[in-house]
Formats: sequence, C-alpha cells, structure tokens
Amino acid sequence: MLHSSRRDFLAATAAAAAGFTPLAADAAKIVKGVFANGDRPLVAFPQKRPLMVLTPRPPQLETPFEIFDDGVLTPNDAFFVRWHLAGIPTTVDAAKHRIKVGGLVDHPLSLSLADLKKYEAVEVLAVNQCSGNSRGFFTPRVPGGEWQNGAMGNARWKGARLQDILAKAGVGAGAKQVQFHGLEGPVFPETPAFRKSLDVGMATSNPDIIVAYEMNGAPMPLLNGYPVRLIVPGWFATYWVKMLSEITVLDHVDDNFWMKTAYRIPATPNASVAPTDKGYATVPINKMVVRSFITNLKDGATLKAGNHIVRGIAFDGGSGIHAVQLSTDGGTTWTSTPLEADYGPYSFRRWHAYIALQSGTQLTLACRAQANDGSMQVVTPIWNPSGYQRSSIETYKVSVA
Ligand SMILES: Nc1nc2c(c(=O)[nH]1)N[C@H]1C(S)=C(S)[C@@H](COP(=O)(O)O)O[C@H]1N2
Ligand SMILES: [Mo]
Repeated sequence: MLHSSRRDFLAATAAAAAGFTPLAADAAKIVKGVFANGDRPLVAFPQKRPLMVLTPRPPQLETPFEIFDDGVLTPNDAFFVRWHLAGIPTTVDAAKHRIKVGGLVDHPLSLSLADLKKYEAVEVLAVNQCSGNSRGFFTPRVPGGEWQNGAMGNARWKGARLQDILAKAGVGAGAKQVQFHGLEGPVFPETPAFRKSLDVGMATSNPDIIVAYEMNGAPMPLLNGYPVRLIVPGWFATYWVKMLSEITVLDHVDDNFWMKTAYRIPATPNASVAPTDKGYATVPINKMVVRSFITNLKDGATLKAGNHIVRGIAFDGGSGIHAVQLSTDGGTTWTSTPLEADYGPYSFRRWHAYIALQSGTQLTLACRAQANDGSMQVVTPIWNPSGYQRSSIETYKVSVA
C-alpha cells in the first residue's frame, strides 16, 4: 500500500492494528473540510467503500454527503460507522452467536439467530442518526467526533419485535428498564462497557422496535453490528446497540456511565443552553428532531445559469414529514416543494423543486421541514456542550456563472 501523507499512513496502520485492514487506502483522496480541521482521508474498511475517516480506532467513518442523493436507502457499504470502544471483534460466528435475555424475567432465554427467525419477521425503513451528527458545525466548537452531516443513514431493517421476545421471556413485576449490550469490550478495564437502556413501557409496547438480522435485504456489515442489532426507529442511534448479545430487564433506572453521564441533553427548549450556563437539569437523549437537507448541491457551489432541479431529504423522530419548503433568498420567502414517495414515518422522505438561475447572481438556498407532529425547523442554531441534536435550517450559498 502506498501512503502519500503521514496522516493516511496513520489511519491505515491504526486500522490494521485494530484488525480492520483497509482494503484500499487511496492516499490521494482527501475530502476537504467545511470547518476548521475538517479534512478527512477517504479509506475503505472491510465491507465498505471509501468513507471519511474521523478516527480509525475505534472506527468512526462518515458517509460522503452526495451518496444521500443516490436514493432513499443508504447502501450498506456506504453506511456510516461509529463505535465507542476499540475492543471490537473482527469476526463473529453467526451460528454460535447467542442473545441472552435475562435479569428480571420469568424465563431467561438464550436465542440463536435461528431462534430469532422463528418470531414473526417485520420490516421497517428507518433513519439511524448519531446524536452528534453535524457536531463540527457547533459554534463555539465543542469536543467530540467532528462530524459533518453524514453520521446518518436510512435502511430497510428486518428482524423480530423486541416486545415479542420480552413477552416470551415474561417481564417481572417491578421492572423499570431494559438494558442492551453488545459483544465488544473496552481495551482498558477501567473504561465502562457500552450499555444502553430503554424504559420498560417503551420496550414492551412499541411494535416498531426490532432486533434486526437484515439491513437492506442482506446481513449487516460487521461494522454496523453483524449479526444482530437493535433498531429503535425515531430515536437517536446511541440506543441502536450493535452485535447485540445481552438483553437484561432491570428493576431500577440504569445508572451506568452511558446512561447517567454520557448522552444526556439539557432539559431546556430545543436542548439548547448558553455556553456559560451551568447546573441545568439533563435527560437522556431520545427522539430525533426534524431536519432537512439538499442532497444534489453543496454550500459554495457554482452553477450554470438556467433551470435546475434541487433534490433533498427530510426526516424526523417518527411522526413523518408533513411538508418541506425551499427558499432561494436565504429564508425570507418560502415555497412548498413536492414530496416524493412515502416509505413510512421513520424513513428519509425525498423532495425536489425546480429553480431558474440568472447568470452573474449569487443566492442562498435554504430548506426547512415541518413534521406531522407540528414541529418545524428554525433558523437559530442550538448549542449544548456535547454537540447533540443539531437541527437548525441548513443554508447553501450558490454562485451562478
Ligand atoms: N455495540 C455498540 N453499539 C452501538 C455503539 C457502540 O459503540 N457499540 N454506538 C452507538 C452509536 S453512538 C451510534 S451513532 C450507532 C452507529 O451505528 P452504525 O455504526 O451502524 O452507523 O451505533 C450505536 N450502537
Ligand atoms: Mo452516536
């Protein structure tokens, strides 16, 4: 392998050290940053096309945004990747994999993949979005994975309903939460293992939460959680536990690090605070907030004069998209755009509009979505110290040649 820059070399060797040998580290390819320190090498990890590398170990790989223009589903080999801990198995024997269902249950279970497939199979199109998607745009900047807008993806997930599995196990009286854990572990013993929990009411009554064994009609890539992962449609990806190996019913509210300390948002309107604010209450991050993007042009683009189609996507936390509007004057006036096919309330919803561009002009495009629950994107960016839940209206400056 040839590496023209030290940075690519480090990315490739660190990935190899983690057991993930990049298949084609093309040293020439760097995606230019849209914020300071935002340049990202494009590296292909196993089962993946070249993606933007934030960190190779643990792997944090971002989907180049133009891929969202290709179709409503994000291909498995282009789907973003995010792990917290570096001790990820580099292979998993699906035939030997078991999901242990235990804790406060009447009948503990040990489910093989074959057992899982005996439950009624359900399918859902749902967006998996990292809580910190778009963190790099926070002003002032905050620490954490400096994602652009590509820490998200939309896939068709197939699996068994969590509520059916829990019904079989029999949830005991006094249960408070259900905790999920995957196969990976920390490299250092003092690092807390990654465990996430949902309230027992939600886990036993929401028929859309599934333990999935298929992603877009195929087994999911190892880096996206092969052989099974939890799908929590409408909720941020932190709950979508990969390589799921344990489901534990708890008689208390989970107080492990990943619930009590990490992944919490201010209990304020729009989860927003001032950088100087201290001592506010926080809650575990939960439902996603409505967002929309243009997918076929980038901020700063130069276009030819004439007629153009503008294409985009929108999604929310599960009520579905009611309308998307486009502005060609930076948000002063808005026009409704036709929505494309509806793949259910948890999926990306595509939209498009036609605009006529006069040569020699400059304009700012903006799109805003309104969800069926009435929520609507606003101009004012939110801020919180973890860089979670960015959802403000995106703008795109365009020069017409
Ligand atoms: N086992 C396990 N599952 C996990 C995580 C993890 O570190 N370990 N990270 C979560 C977070 S924060 C995100 S953003 C998503 C990323 O899913 P993806 O890698 O399939 O895109 O996985 C979630 N599930
Ligand atoms: Mo995340």
